[in-house]
Amino acid sequence: MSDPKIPGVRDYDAPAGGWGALKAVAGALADQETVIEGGKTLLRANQPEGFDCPGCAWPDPKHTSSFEFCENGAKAVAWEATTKRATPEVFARHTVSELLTWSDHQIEDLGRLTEPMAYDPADDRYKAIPWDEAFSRAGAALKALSDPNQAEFYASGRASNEAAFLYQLLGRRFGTNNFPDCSNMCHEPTSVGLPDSIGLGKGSVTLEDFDHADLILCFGHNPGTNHPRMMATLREASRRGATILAFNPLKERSLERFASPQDAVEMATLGSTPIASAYYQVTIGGDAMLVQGMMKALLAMEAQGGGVLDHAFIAEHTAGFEALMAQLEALDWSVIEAGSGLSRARIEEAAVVYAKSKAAILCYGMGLTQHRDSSGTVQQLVNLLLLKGNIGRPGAGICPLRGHSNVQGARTVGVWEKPPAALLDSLRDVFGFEPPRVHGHTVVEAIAAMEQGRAKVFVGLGGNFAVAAPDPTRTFAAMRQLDMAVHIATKPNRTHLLVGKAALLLPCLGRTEMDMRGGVRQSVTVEDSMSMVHASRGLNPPASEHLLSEPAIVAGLAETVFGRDPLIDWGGLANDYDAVRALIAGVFPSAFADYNDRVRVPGGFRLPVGPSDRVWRTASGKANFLVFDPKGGDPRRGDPDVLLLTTLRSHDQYNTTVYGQDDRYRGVFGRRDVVFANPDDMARLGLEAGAKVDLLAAFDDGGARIARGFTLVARDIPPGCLAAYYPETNVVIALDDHDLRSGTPAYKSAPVRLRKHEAGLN
Ligand SMILES: Nc1nc2c(c(=O)[nH]1)N[C@H]1C(S)=C(S)[C@@H](COP(=O)(O)OP(=O)(O)OC[C@H]3O[C@@H](n4cnc5c(=O)[nH]c(N)nc54)[C@H](O)[C@@H]3O)O[C@H]1N2
Ligand SMILES: Nc1nc2c(c(=O)[nH]1)N[C@H]1C(S)=C(S)[C@@H](COP(=O)(O)OP(=O)(O)OC[C@H]3O[C@@H](n4cnc5c(=O)[nH]c(N)nc54)[C@H](O)[C@@H]3O)O[C@H]1N2
Ligand SMILES: [Mo]
Repeated sequence: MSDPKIPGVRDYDAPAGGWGALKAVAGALADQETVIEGGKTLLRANQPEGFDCPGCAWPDPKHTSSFEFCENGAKAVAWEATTKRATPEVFARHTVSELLTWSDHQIEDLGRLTEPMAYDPADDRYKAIPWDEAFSRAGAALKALSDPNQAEFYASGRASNEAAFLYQLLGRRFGTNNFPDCSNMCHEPTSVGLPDSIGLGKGSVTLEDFDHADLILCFGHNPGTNHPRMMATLREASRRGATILAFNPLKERSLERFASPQDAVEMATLGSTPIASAYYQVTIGGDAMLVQGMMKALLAMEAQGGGVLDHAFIAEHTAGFEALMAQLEALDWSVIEAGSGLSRARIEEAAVVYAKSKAAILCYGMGLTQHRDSSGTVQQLVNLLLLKGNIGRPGAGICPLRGHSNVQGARTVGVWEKPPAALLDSLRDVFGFEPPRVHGHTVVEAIAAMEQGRAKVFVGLGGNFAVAAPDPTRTFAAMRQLDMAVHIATKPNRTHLLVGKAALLLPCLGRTEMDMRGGVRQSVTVEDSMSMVHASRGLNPPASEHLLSEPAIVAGLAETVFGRDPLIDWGGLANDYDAVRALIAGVFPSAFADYNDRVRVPGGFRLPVGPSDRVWRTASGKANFLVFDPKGGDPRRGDPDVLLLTTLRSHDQYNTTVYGQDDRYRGVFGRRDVVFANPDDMARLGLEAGAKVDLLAAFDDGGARIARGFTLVARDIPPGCLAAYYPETNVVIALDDHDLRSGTPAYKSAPVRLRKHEAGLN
C-alpha cells in the first residue's frame, strides 16, 4: 500500500532473514572497518568459550557449538569492535556545542572512547585527564552532597552481574536506593505485574519449552529485528506444526515469513517458512481488552461443551477465579470490540485456537509494556494462561522478551530502586553496614528530581539516559542543571554532551574485549531472558590501553568515596571477579550457591524460577487471577482528532544507537523521518501520502512538544493509530504519561495531532 512516489519507501516483498540479512552483515562489518577482526569476533559470540552477544537477551540454544547466525547481533558486535576511535584529538577539534548539532548516528560513529576526559567549560570541550584525577573529581562531587539521595545511579542493561552488583553496593554503601535503570523504561510492568500474579517478575519458560508447545502467542514484539535468534526457534516450531498467532497493530514481516540464512535449501531456492498462521491487528493499547475478550469466549465455550479450562489446576493452584468470571460475564462485547479494535468473531476465532491447544507459550515485548496500564495488562496475559493451566508444565508458560542482554541479571543482583527488605537485610549481614531502606527513584522520578534540583550528581553505568527518556525538552534541561555527571561508556552519545556544571567521560571495556585484571583473564557472567546464568569472556584486544573494566571503574569510584573502607576491599574485588561472585553467592545464597563452580560448567545454570515448578510466592500462596482495573484513562480523552502514536525500533538501530538509515522489513530505505498512518484517517484529516507533517503532543498546554517534518506513509495499521521511530519522536512523549504502577513511560501510545508541516519551522 506504500505510495511509489515517496522516495525511499516501498513495499518489501521478501521474507525476513534470507540473503538480505547476509548482505547486511557484510555491510555492517565493512562500515565499521571490522572485516577481519570482526569476522573472527562474531564466531565467538554465544559460544561456550566466547562472549555473550550484546545484541539481545534471547538465550543460547543447548548446542552452542555451531555458530548461530544473527544479523543484528553482528551489527551490535561490529559497532563495538569498530576500529574508529573518539580520541582526545577528535574532541579537541569539536566543541560540545558543535557536536550537539550532529545526529545521534554521527556522534556515536566517532567510535570508541579511548581516555578519561573532563568537560572544560571555559573551552566548551572534553579534555583528557588521568584516571586518578577523574576518580577524585567524581568522588569529590559525591562527597560534597548534603544528602546521599541527591545522587542518581543510572544503569543500562549491558553491565555484567559483577559490575552491576558492585554498582548497587557502591550506591547503597553511599546511602541511596536511587537506581533508575533502563528496566524502568522497558519491562518494569513485568517486574511489577507478574509478582502479584505468579510470585516472580520473570518469565517461566525455558528454551526447551518451545520444542513442546503446540501454540505460541506473540504479543507486541518484533523478533526479526529485536530478537533475531528467536526466529530460529519460531521457524522450528512452525515447521514442526505448532501454531503461531501474532497480535500487533503493524504487520511485521518476520511474524509472517522467515527465511533462515542457516538453511542452504531455503537460501538456494529463495524459499521461506510461514510464521504466524493468523494475524490480529489489535489497536494500539487494546491488548488488555483483546485478552479479556478471548477469556470471555473461553468461558462461553466451557459453559457450552466443557473441556476447555483446566479445572484441576484452577482448584489446586489459583485464587480469584470466581471474581474474574463475574467481571468477564459483566463485560459487554461492544466494549471489548471498541477497546481492542477487533471484531467479536475474530477474537472468538483466536480463542478457539487457544482452547484447542494442549500447551501454549505467550511471548510479549514493548508493544505490551509501554502503555498507561501495562502492569495490569501483563496480568491479563497471565490470566489467559492460568485458565488452561499453561504455567509450570512442559511446552507452556509466559515469556517476556527482555531488552538489554543483561538487564534481567542486573536486577537479580540488586540494581533496583525498590529493593525487597530481604535483599537489604542480606547486604547488612554480609557487609556489616545498614543499607538505606527508603525506596529510590525510577527514571521518571530521577528526571523530576534533577529538574527540581533535588538530585545534583548523575552517574551512568552505560546507556544514553536523556535520549532514551521521554520529553527531551524537560529531560535535557534537567541534565544541564547537574553539578556533576559521570558517564561510564564505550562510545560518546548525546547524553554526554548535555553538560551542566561538570561532566566526566570514563571509557570502559566492552563485552567483546579481553579483560585482564590482577594478571588473570577475567570472565563476567550474565543472565538471559530465561534465567540462565552463564560466563562471558571477551577476546579482542582493548580498544585503547587506557580502558578499564566496568567493575574496576565502579571500584575506583568507591575507593575514592570511602577511602580505606574497613568493610569492603574494593581494590581486591576489582582484580578478582571470582571474589565478587563469592559475595553475590553470600548475599543470595539460595539462587547463587556455588556460583563460581556452577558458572564454570559450559552452558551455566538456571536460577530458581518458582512458577516453572508451580511454586507461587504470592500473598495467597497461589497463582492469582487478577481483574483488570485500568487507572490510566483514555489517552485520546474522547477526541476523534487525536491519534495514538506508537514509537518503534527500526531494523538498523539498537535503542538510541542508530547504525543506519534503513528499516528493510518495513520497506524504508535511507531515511527515518516517516510516520505510518491508516489511509482512512489520512483521508479524514485531508492529508495525502507523501505529505510533510508535524506531530503535536495532543494535550500539551505549552504547545512546545512537536516532532516536526515527518513524511506521511500509508500503511495497513488500525484506524486511529500512528507509528514512527524512536528516539526522533520522544519529544511528544510526556514525562508524566506513564504506567501508574511501574512508572514505565507510555512510549507506545502517545496522544498526538497531525498537521501539515509548517515550513520555516524545521
Ligand atoms: N536489533 C535490536 N535488538 C534489540 C533492540 C534494538 O533496538 N535493536 N532493543 C533491545 C531492547 S532494550 C528491547 S526492550 C527489545 C525490544 O523489542 P520489541 O519489544 O520487539 O521492541 P519494539 O521495536 O519497541 O517493538 C514493539 C512491537 O510492538 C508493536 N506494538 C506497538 N504498539 C502495540 C500495542 O499496543 N499492542 C501490541 N500488541 N503491539 C504493539 C510494534 O508494532 C512492534 O512490532 O529489543 C532488544 N533487542
Ligand atoms: N520512544 C521510545 N523510547 C524508548 C523506548 C521505546 O520503545 N520508544 N524504549 C525504551 C527501552 S525498552 C530502553 S531499554 C531504553 C534504552 O535506554 P539505554 O539503555 O539508556 O540506551 P542505549 O541506547 O541502549 O544506550 C546506548 C549507549 O550505551 C553505551 N554502551 C554500549 N555498550 C556499553 C557497555 O558495554 N558498557 C557501557 N558502560 N556502556 C555501553 C554507549 O555509550 C551507547 O551510546 O530506551 C527506552 N526509550
Ligand atoms: Mo529495553
